[in-house]
Parts: sequence; structure tokens; C-alpha cells
Amino acid sequence: MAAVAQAPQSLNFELPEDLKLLKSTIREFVEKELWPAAAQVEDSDEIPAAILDKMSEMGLFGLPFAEEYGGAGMGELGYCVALEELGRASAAFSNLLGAHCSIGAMALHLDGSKELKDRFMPQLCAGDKLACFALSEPNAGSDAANIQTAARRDGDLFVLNGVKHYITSGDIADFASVFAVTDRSLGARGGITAFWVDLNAPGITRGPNDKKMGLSGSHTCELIFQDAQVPADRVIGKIGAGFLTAMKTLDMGRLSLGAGCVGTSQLMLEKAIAHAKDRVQFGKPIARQQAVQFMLADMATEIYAARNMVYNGAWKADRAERFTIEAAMVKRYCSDMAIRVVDRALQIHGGMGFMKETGIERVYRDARILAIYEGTNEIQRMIIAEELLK
Ligand code: COS
Repeated sequence: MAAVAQAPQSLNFELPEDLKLLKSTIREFVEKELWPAAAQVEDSDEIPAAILDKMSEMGLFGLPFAEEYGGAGMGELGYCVALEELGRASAAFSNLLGAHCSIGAMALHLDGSKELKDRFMPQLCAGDKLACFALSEPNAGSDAANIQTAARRDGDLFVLNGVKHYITSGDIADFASVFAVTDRSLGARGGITAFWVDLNAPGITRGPNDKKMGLSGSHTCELIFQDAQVPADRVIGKIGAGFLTAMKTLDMGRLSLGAGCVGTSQLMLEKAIAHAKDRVQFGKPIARQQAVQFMLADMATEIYAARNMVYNGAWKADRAERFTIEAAMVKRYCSDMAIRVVDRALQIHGGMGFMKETGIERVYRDARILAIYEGTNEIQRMIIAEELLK
């Protein structure tokens, strides 16, 4: 008889122990404090200060960042695991964290000088100061290279003029990574520069908070720059390299957005299963109806695919490989998936799903933006195709 072949080296899909611990800690925090606060956040349109303090205490604002700058050193995978769990809470929390970690402070962490990072990252990681990301403008959303905000050099300063809009956390952030044109003739390739801007400096005003379809507790507003002076040593990276910084940062943002989608969808699946087992119609639980079973099966299958995409993308990001195509695929797939999953969860709940008390209608409204922000899903398809055809 032939000898049994040695098992080939297998891939290890298990999370390391520290990330398992992180996951369970955040799950507990969400279940005990964040999910119960959802209705209050929705009604007051504010995150309670005590919860913000707890998030800081837990080190959430520094999760993905290097320990040398005061971060938790959890990398992109650890950050995605955390955001997956936070996706089970009101979207206000993951938006706040996302605006800060995924993109606002991330631009500085990715491309800022050591001096800038030494100076600002510790306070950002501690949650003492909040960051946001200011790229979008009224006439430059998908076409990000077309921004009009201008930065004119004046000795040791840059003078910024222009308007950024739909800036998440723009009302409360202390700092922003701001993208502005320094040489219009060069466009995206050399003409845009990233700045680390103190939003409390003279010449900067914040518009009123936008009235939105959902995402109560997470605010967006305009940031208006009128001869705002930014010291030249606050340039993030090289002058003219800002568009690249923006795109690399958005790769991170798109990946971690997918992680939140997975968590939200998982919660919706669990709620749908519980309801389907409990709700009796035609003399048996609706979970025994094939129409409901097929919805549950599709939800679970898509979540499984999405989670694996996110983890794989994060693994690649942590290896410092370019993951633009993965980030775009994750963002496109996971956001559409979450919208489908919450829609089915609501359908399974029937009329009850439409009522405020289940919290599902809130998740349904909050989910719609997922296919739009951080680059629309049409832009993600363009990026994927562009990468494929290179
Ligand atoms: N990593 C590294 N380099 C990148 C990159 C990335 N993720 N994305 C683009 N680049 C480079 C390109 O390779 C190109 O350089 P080369 O010509 O030297 O190769 C340069 O940056 C310009 O890129 P591109 O030609 O793709 O620019 P476009 O003007 O066509 O715009 C899109 C690209 C549409 C992808 C960009 O404008 C975009 O992401 N738009 C959506 C913006 C968005 O997500 N907004 C959300 C709000 S902010 S939260």
C-alpha cells in the first residue's frame, strides 16, 4: 500500500490571539454600551461624551498606527477586525473612527515627515485630538483631481483659499489633511499638495451640519478656507505629491469601510435568523419557509465572501504591497452586499422591520451611503478595470 502523502502546508485563516482578544473586547463594548446607545444617538444626533471617552481609553483612535507614534500597532488587519465589530453598532461610531483613523490621520501616518508624526500622531492616537480628511469639493467629488482649493506659497507659509464639502467630522475635528492645488498646470501628477491643517486657525470656518438621510450622530459640513495660513513645514510628504497621498489613503479607507459592512451585515443576519425562528405564520416559524431560507442562505454566503475579501486585502496592506485593486473590489462588493443584506433582513422582519423599534430601518437608511462615499461604486469599477487593463 502506498504511504499516506504528507499533508501539504496549509493556509492559516485563524486570527492571531491578540486579534481574537481585540475582537471579543470590542464585541463586548458594542453589546454593552454602543448598541444600547443607538436610539439615543439617533434622536440626539450626538455621540455621548462618555462613550467618546471610553473609545479613547480603549485606544481605538490609535488602533492601526505604529507604536512608535503612540498607536496600538494593530496594523490594517487588526483595524479591520475592530471595525468589523464596530459595524455592529450605530454607524455614527464607525464613521467617527473611520474619518479619524482610516483617512484623516492616515494621510499623515502614511506620508508625513517623522517630525510631523512625532509631533501630532501621539495626540491623535490618544483620541485627544480628532482628525478628518478634506478632499471633496462642490465641483470635485468623483473627479478628485479637479479640486479648486488653492495653496499659494508666501515665504514660510502657504495661503489656502477654497471650499471643501461633505467633510465627515468637519464640525468637531481639530486637524484635517487638506488637499490643495499648488501648481494648476501639473494637475494630479505634481500639482496637488497635502497639508496638515489646524482647523482652529484663523481663516478657516466650518459650515452648518448637513441634513442627511441617515448617519445620525455623524456630521458632515463644509470647511471654508479664506486666506488661511498654513506653515510650510505642515506639508504632508512632498510638494506636488498630494494626489498620490490622497489615493493611497483612500485605498486604506475603502478596505476598512468593507470591514464595517461585514460587521453590520453579520448583525443583520443574526437578527433575521432570530426573528425567522421566532415568528410563526401559517402554523410554523417563517424560518421553515423556503423563501426565507433562501434569503438567509444568500445573506450568509455573501457575508462569507466579503469577510474573506476584507481579511485578504488587509493582509496584503500589512505586507506593504499595493492593494489598490483589492481595496476597490472590497469597497464595491462589501457595500453593495451590506445594502442587500440589510434589505433582506428588513424584508424577513416584515412590517416590524419598518418600525423604529427594531433598529433595522435605521441600519437600512445608514447603509445607503456605503455605495457612494469613499468613492462611488461606479468609480471603484473604473479603478478595477483600470488596474486590470494596465
Ligand atoms: N496608489 C498609488 N498611485 C495611484 C493610486 C493609488 N491608489 N491611484 C492613482 N494613482 C496614481 C496613478 O497611477 C496616476 O499616476 P501615473 O500616471 O504616474 O500612473 C496618478 O495617480 C493619477 O491617477 P489617475 O490617472 O487614475 O487619476 P484620475 O484623475 O483619472 O482619477 C480616480 C482617479 C477617479 C480613481 C480618483 O479621482 C478617485 O478616486 N475619485 C474618487 C474620489 C473619492 O473617493 N472621493 C471620496 C471622498 S473623500 S472620503
